[in-house]
Amino acid sequence: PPARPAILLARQVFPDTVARLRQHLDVDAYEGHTPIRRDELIARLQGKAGVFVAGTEPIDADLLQACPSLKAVCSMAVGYNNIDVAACTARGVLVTNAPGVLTETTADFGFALMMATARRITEAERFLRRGEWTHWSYDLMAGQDIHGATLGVLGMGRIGQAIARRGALGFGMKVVYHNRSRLSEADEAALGARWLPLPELMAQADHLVIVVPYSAASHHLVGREQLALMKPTATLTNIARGGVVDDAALAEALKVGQLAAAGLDVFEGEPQVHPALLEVPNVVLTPHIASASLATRRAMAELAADNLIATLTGGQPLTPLNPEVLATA
Ligand code: 8YV
Repeated sequence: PPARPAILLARQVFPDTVARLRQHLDVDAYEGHTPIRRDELIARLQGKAGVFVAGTEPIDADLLQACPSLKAVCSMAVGYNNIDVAACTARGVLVTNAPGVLTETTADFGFALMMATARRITEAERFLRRGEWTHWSYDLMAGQDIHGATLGVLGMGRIGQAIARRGALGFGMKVVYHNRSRLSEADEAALGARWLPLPELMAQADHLVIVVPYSAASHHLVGREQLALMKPTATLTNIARGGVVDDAALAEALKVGQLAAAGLDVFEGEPQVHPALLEVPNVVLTPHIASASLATRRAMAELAADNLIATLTGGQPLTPLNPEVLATA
């Protein structure tokens, strides 16, 4: 029988996903608990037709040049700012991401993080655990209301719309949003969502949730200038990517009370966190877990595996980012 295509599994994933990949492909599995180093990634990609990644391993033009056997890059993340798709297309390398399967789980978490931020849940728990809860007081850990407030959504893609739906239908929130392209009138009407220019979104939102993809165009989209437009009672939640928000500027704005609180699941330079963010009390910090329900992480891994198997064994990938590669193959 012809040799099976070889792939590198560049990160640890569910054992049964690995087993399924092994049924179809010759799998070299990276077993490290920390992200694979670039030199090791390049070395282990020699002779490999495919690579299984998530949202972090940088796949750029230099790497592609150093790994000429590569035909498919399949990611279990929906965000693909770590992959230079244009460079992949130029080399005839197919790229797939994992849209759809994590939308509702990630929206659940975005909403939960926004609520925890507005109602100071982790700050209150730290207070209780420190043994400082001695009596009830009228303003003890008093935060901001969610119901009836204005929800600002920055980035109105699948996840942004799922968050808007939760706010509008579940909590009676007024929804405003900013996105490069506007929703159709019918979609706006269904969500009761109104498009605003970014400065107005910053000024009107009681709770701003950021779900815009990271790119050169969205780098520090929310920086000092935009933060200065927020209400002092407002909250900001980032479940998109570190880098969309200027973390240093955010820490400063939180410190001086330019906004009430922030909820952050993603950070510039993660897993490092800007030290100034660790010093302000009114911030809820989580380690990039918005998509992390067991069922969803499994669905993400399975989708990446399905894409890899299909692409390398003559089938059709399910969620290609550059399907034009297939047409010219
Ligand atoms: C992943 C994500 O967990 O899908 C994305 O874009 O950010 C998360 O769902 C993360 O990218 C894994 O590295």
